[in-house]
Amino acid sequence: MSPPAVTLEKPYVPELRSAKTVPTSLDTANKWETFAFDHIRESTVSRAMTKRYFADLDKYAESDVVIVGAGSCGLSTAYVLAKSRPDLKIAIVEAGVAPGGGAWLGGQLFSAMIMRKPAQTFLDEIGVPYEEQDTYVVVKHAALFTSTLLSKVLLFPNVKLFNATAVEDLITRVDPTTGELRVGGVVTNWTLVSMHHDDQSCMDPNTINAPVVISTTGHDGPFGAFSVKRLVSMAAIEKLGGMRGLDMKAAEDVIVKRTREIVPGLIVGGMELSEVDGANRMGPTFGAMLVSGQHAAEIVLNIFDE
Ligand code: 48N
Repeated sequence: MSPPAVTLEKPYVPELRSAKTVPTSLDTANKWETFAFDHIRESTVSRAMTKRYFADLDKYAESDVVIVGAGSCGLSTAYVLAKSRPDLKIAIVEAGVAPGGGAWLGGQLFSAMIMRKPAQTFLDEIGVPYEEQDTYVVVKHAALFTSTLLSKVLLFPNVKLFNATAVEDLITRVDPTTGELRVGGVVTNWTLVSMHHDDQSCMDPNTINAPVVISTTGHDGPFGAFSVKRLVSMAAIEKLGGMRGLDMKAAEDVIVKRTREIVPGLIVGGMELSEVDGANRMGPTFGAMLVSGQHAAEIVLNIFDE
């Protein structure tokens, strides 16, 4: 039996106000005394929020693609996928309240963002201005890049961002004939709950089924490199290579080239790869994140084109 359709209240159309009640420059003397918002009741706000959120949870419980981590790699992946395949349902699960990961600031919290060429072609695509240098470009504030990319991604009708929500496990299937493990979705919970399983038991999770999961969980923070660490703990891969010391040139090329499907159904991109492959870290340069995201998106597009 299909779940009851969630009926949203009919969209509220404020009655047209007569010109005299709309503050104009003519009555500046008392315009703030007469200013008033339309009436609302608290329960209306609560219902407007919760109906939509739970309608989205219902809609994305079965997704085509789940992207774990809304950092620069995950958001770049989402942008390319959502633009190329508007028919695909794409759920982004981000543990932080604020999406963006390490791309809100540059290195050591300095705000300028450096990207080595040819990453600027992606900046041109999404309309982020930059200062051109010989072999690299500079975006004046990393948050300018991240907020622009984020706004473009959130405008796609086939994308839903579930932030403040952690992927705390993977849904897996084992092929009965080959014994091959395949990832078939993610297990989620509010991030604050996921961080307290050690001191509160039996806080059961939620799930999202999807034939393809892209993990871009980075290397930093409480959940860094989550999916590849989980694959090791379930013995789906033998061990992690462990991120190596910083080598900007070596790191960025490797990360882009090794973006790949680690186990069937799970593609890994961005800095999470440095953990699985023992690649060098790259420090405060972000071009490889965008290009790895583009590479991850192309791998998924090929899967859905098969
Ligand atoms: O920005 P990150 O950490 O990861 P990437 O790969 O998108 O970009 C990496 C980049 O910011 C760097 O680390 C730079 C280049 N510095 C390198 C260096 O040498 O230090 O974004 C990952 C996102 C974060 O927002 C996390 O909150 C989120 O993924 N996340 C998760 N979200 C949901 N469930 C999880 N289990 C989870 N784990 C991480």
